Amino acid sequence: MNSYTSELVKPPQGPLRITSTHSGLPFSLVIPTYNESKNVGKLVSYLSALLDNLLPNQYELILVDDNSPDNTWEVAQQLTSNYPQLRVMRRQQERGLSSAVIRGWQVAQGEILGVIDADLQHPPETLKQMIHHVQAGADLAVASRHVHGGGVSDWSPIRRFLSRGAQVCGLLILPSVVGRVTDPMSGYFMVRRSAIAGHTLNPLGYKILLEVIGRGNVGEIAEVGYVFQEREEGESKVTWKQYVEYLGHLVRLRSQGRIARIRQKFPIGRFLRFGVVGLSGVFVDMVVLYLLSDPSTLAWGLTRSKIIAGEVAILNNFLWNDAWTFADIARSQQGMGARLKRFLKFNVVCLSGLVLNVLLLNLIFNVVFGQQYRYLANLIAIAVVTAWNFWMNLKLSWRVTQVKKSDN
Ligand SMILES: Nc1nc2c(ncn2[C@@H]2O[C@H](COP(=O)(O)OP(=O)(O)O)[C@@H](O)[C@H]2O)c(=O)[nH]1
Ligand SMILES: [Mg+2]
Repeated sequence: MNSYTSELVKPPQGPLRITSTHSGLPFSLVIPTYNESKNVGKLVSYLSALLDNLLPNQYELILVDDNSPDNTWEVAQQLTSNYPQLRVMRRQQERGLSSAVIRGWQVAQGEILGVIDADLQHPPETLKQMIHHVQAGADLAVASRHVHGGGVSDWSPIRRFLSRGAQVCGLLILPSVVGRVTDPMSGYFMVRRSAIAGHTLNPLGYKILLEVIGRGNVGEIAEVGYVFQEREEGESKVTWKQYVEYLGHLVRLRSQGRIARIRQKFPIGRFLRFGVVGLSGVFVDMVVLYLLSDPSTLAWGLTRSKIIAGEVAILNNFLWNDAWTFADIARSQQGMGARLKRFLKFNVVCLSGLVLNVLLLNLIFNVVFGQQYRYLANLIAIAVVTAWNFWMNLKLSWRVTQVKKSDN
């Protein structure tokens, strides 16, 4: 009983995000379990026999158990003395199939990350072709019930209808994700680490494959047919709740995808910060102008004072924008030289904004409003110039360089 070869794996905490670094091990297969004590022995022995042949010493099995009342984790831990490639994680804080899979991937060392159910409903032999496809270049290999060689063993018409109905709902709500595979409900697949590394996954319910396709950077997808076997031991944990969660998951992926696209096109947060900095510049300009030109202070000439006040305000705005509005970009372009370059570009953009402001004010006041509404015209000109300044600075002064483009 005490001859376990390895300690239990500690569940990671924090965001569900996978890093790009791995140990060079080709393959990690995660097995999520809840009350599967009667299945794990058989499964681990099947998987080991298959993979010892296919990838000798080049794989690991990671069983992630959510503190099952039937002590699945303990049964699995006892297997590690015979199967040193098996690692067991016992989770006591978190629960749920999808997060179990991701937590398993987070501690995985492999370049290819897979998942298989513990209840032997997913025939292990299918792994062979799936691994082959990923090794041949696919980012994702999905075991599918709906391609050649695939099917379900003994499902009632109602169960088939529900399964297909769920797929049709998915196609209607999120065609760009659900439509990419014939069996989007599959819980049996493997993905290249690089396709999901760095993306925070946030699945709701059972369908982690949706999350992988929806948030990852998945290019080529391969599908391999398999027949979904009947359960011999233990019980399914699927209830109506999973159907509701599935719909919620689809809606969430859809709206977040849309928001991300809008954000990419219109960086609203950045623009607001730019506006706040602009207002601070007005204040600085006023104060400096007062200190230099007011009869009660230095009483310098107005033009000279205004040029200096304007430049001090530009400096103020630059410093804030560099440290706040565009901080992320500035951080990736460090060094005095790069900073000076940004400052000079910022000056040029501000100058172009000033010229544009004067031109627009004249155009709107004289031509559009027929020499009326002077201040409204100025307000419109200022609004347009603020947007102009923002875009020009985004594209020129704080231009993002050397960033890998995602192709979705
Ligand atoms: N860790 C973990 N595994 C789970 C959980 N719910 C289900 N599983 C496992 O996920 C796999 C699929 O679950 P199952 O209930 O068989 O789903 P079904 O095949 O769609 O009926 C099995 O290996 C379960 O033991 C959970 O909350 N936590
Ligand atoms: Mg099952």
